[in-house]
Amino acid sequence: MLKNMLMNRRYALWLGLGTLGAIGALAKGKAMYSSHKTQDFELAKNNFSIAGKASLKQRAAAKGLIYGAAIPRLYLSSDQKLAARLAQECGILTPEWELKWSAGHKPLRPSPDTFDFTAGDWMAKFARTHRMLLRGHTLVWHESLPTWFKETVNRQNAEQFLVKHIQTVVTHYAGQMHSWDVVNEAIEVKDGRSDGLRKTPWLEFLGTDYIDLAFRLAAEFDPKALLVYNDYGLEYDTSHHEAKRKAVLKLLERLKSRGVPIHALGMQSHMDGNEKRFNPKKLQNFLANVADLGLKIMITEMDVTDKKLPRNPVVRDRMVAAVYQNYLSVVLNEPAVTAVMTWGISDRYTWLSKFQPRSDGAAVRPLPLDSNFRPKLAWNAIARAFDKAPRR
Ligand code: 9MR
Repeated sequence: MLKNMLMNRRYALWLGLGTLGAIGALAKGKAMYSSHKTQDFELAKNNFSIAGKASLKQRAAAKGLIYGAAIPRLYLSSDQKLAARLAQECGILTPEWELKWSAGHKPLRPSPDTFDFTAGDWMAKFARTHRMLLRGHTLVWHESLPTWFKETVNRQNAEQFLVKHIQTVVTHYAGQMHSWDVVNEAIEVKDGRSDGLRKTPWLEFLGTDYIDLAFRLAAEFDPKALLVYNDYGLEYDTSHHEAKRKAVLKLLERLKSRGVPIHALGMQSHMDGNEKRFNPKKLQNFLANVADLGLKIMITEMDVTDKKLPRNPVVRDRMVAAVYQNYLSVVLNEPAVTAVMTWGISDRYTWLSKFQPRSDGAAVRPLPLDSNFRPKLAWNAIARAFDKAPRR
């Protein structure tokens, strides 16, 4: 009982909530956050205060960094408020669907012989109009493949398909792309191979060299774009993430040793607000090892799932903000980290609503802006991380 009371008092202090109303609301939510212990308080000792009115884009730029977000055309073209806020906050734009082989309503690869750049070009124009950089996501991935892929692509013609796809798409956007996620999510240690490579159609048809080939082709058709290997599951101190970090590092070493034109690692950084196994030292070591290979590092898809966090949005927002702060303060300390992208910008539009919904039915709150495009504490946490980051 006494422990519980102390816990509540600490929670109220930690949250920095002055009003009785807010504390009352917290007390009601008690049962839901009783599993969050001392680490949570340690996570968020500060008040997330920020100085000045600068946007995230400006704060990042002041340190030689880039901030941006991913969004699909569907939302960007239909929501003017979203478009305005995105242009205000972001220095770089990632089309969330439009440059995959097939995602959304206007797929890039409607048939084996055709390319439809309508949606991708719309995104490129939006970026140009608002003086934003543009990212290409993604050329080689085992997901979001068109339905015709399975019955059409095989061992005999796979190389031809890969070459034609990369040549056509990369050439189309050459000169406009800041960076390309050339290969996405090629490591899956659970697939049981000694090299950690994921068992994908590309691996099955072309062997391990498909990765080398993809990077060489991308470099040939756009020598100026930064070429990125992008993956998730690299952030936490769990045996699975540890194994994945090891396998990714091995892959990067192998590519570099063969002279493959790869320039950066993309760390997706889909974080979990409920995960306590975060070890700054191990993460720093990993980042340093990647940097030692002569590679840059980009945080490409950050968000924080609040699926298992308390329902109370005041509590929840603070816990989510603490994860942004904790993670970004560690990664931005590594000089090789050049950019931070969030996967979405407003809670109104996030893949997590569908993929990681809350069991209590409350709307998820994983991003810097709320569903009405107002900055949340997560925004402050990102702004503070940029303000405190060493200059590049
Ligand atoms: O957020 C994206 C979602 O809307 C799409 O349905 C899905 C399949 O194309 O891809 C999601 O984005 C993923 C990204 O492309 C790669 N890393 C994981 C992202 C979240 O699943």
